[in-house]
Amino acid sequence: MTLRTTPTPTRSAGMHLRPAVAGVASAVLGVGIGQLVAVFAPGSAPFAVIGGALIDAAPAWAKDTAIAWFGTADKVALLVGIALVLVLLAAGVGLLEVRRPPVGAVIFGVLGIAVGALALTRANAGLLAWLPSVAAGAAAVVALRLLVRRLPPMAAVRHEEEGAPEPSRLDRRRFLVAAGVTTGIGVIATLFGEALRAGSTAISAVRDAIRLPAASSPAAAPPPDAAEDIPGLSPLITPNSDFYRIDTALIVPSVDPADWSLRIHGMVENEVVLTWDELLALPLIERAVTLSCVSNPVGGSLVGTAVWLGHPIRDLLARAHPLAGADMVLSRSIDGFTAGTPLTALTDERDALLAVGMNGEPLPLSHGFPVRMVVPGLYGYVSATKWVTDLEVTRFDRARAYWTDRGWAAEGPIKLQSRIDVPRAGRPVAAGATVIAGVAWLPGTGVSGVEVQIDDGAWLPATLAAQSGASASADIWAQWSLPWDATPGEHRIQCRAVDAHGRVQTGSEAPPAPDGASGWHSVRVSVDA
Ligand SMILES: Nc1nc2c(c(=O)[nH]1)N[C@H]1C(S)=C(S)[C@@H](COP(=O)(O)O)O[C@H]1N2
Ligand SMILES: [Mo]
Repeated sequence: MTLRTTPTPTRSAGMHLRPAVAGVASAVLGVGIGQLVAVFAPGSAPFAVIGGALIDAAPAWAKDTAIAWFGTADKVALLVGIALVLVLLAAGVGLLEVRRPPVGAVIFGVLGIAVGALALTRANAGLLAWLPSVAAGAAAVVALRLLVRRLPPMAAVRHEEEGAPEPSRLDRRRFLVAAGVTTGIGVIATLFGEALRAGSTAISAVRDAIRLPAASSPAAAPPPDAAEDIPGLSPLITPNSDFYRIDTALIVPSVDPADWSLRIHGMVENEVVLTWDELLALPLIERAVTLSCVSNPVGGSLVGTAVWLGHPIRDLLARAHPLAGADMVLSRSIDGFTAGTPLTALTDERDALLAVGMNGEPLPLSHGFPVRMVVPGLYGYVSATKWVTDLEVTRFDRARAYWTDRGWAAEGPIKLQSRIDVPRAGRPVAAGATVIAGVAWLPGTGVSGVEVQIDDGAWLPATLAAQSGASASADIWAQWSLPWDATPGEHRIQCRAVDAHGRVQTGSEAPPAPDGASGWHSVRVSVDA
C-alpha cells in the first residue's frame, strides 16, 4: 500500500541522527548548567575539573607534545578536545537511550557524579565542588528523557522500516525545536556563567594590583611569645582564607574601586561624597578586631579576628555633621543589603572603620572589596556592611535595616562568649597530661578571665595568653588554656568568660534569634585508658 519501497537516505540517517542530536543537545544543556552553577563553586566547573585532572595526570611527554603542537593555545586545544570527546560520547548516549532506556540517562548521571567526585579531590576544592558536575549530570538526564520521549521507541523505528508510518513532519519539527531550545539554553547558561566569572576575574586582577598605603597608626604588635602553640587552638589572627563568610549575596559583587564612591547623606549638614582615591589619601589606621555573626551558636565558628586597615568613620561623620535627633546610620551595600548602626557606635572613641585592608591585603572580594565597615563590639548584621556605598544618617524610628525587617533585634551588641577549641567534642583524648584551650571575646570591653569546669567540679581559672587580658586590645578575643590531667572515662567540660568589668558570662541559654546566643559552651569527651 505504500509507494515507497526503500527508505530514503534522509529517513534512515534521521533515525540515527535524531537520537544522537537528543544526546548532544542534553549534554550541551548539562554542561551549560554546570558552568553556571560553578559561579557558586569557583574552579569546579565540569570542564575545569576534567581539564585540570587531565593536565595533572598527563605524562611529561604528552604535555611537551601538546605544547609543541599548540603552543600557548594548548589549554584551548585541551578544552576543544574534551568537548569533541563529549559530543561523540553524548551522541552514543542518545542512541543508547532510544535503544535501551534508561541506559543513556544512567550514563549521563554516573558521569555527573564521577566528575563531581573528581572535583572534590582537586586542590583547593571547596565543600560545594561536587555541585556543578552533579547539577550538570542531573540536567542532562532530565533533558535526555524529555527529548527522547519525542522520538519513536526503537521498536517503532524498526516497524517504520517495515512500512509503518514514519513520524510526521510535524513530529520531526517539534523534536528539532525542542532539541534546539535545549541546546540554546545550554549555550546561554554557559555564556552567562562565563560573563559572571569574567567580572570577578577582572576585579580580582584589579585587586591584585593594589598596593595599600601604610597605616599611620599600626595595630599594637603582639609580643613575640604571644602565639599560644597549642594544636587545635584558634590562632590569635584568623587567616583570610579561614575567616567565616556570611552574607546575602548569591554572587559576590564585583566592584571596581575606580567606580566606587561612598555617599554620606540624610540628616546631615553637609553631604559628603568620597572616592576610592580620596579614601586612600586619608590617614589609615590599623586595628585588630574580632567580628562575630549574630547567628553564631554557642561554641560555633561564625567568629574570627583580623587586622583591619581603614579610616575612622567618626572623622567622615564629623565632616558631614549629623543633625540633632539623628541616632542611627543606615549603611547600604552595592547589592542592597542594609545595616542600622547606632550613631554613637560610629562616633565614640572605639575605632569604627571604613576598612580597605584585611590582614595586610586589600579586602578579599567575598569580605567586601573594595570597602566595608568594621565596628568593634557589634554583631555583623548591624554594623559590618561589605561592598558599602552609602551611609544615610537617620533615626531608628524612621528606618529599618535588612535583618531588622526579618525579626532580628534593631540593636546588636556582641554578647560575652567563650569557646572550647580543644579537646574537640567526639575526638578521643588519651589519658594523662593534656590541655584544655579556647578563645573568649567581648569586643569593645575585653575579657579579664576564663573559668573551666570539668564534670561537676569547681570552676578553675584558665590562663590567658600573654597578648590577651588587661594589657591587650579589648577589641579582640583572648586565647586561654588550662592544663588537665585527663582520667579515663567520659567527661563534660564547660567554660565561661569574665569580662573586663568582672561580670561573669551568663549560663542562661538563648538561641541566636533575635539578638545573639547565650549560655556556656560545653563539650563531652571520652578519655581512653
Ligand atoms: N553587603 C553585605 N554586607 C554584610 C552582610 C550582607 O549580607 N551583605 N552580612 C553581614 C553579616 S550578617 C555578617 S556576620 C558579616 C560577616 O562578615 P564576613 O563575611 O566578612 O565574615 O557581614 C555583614 N555584612
Ligand atoms: Mo551575621
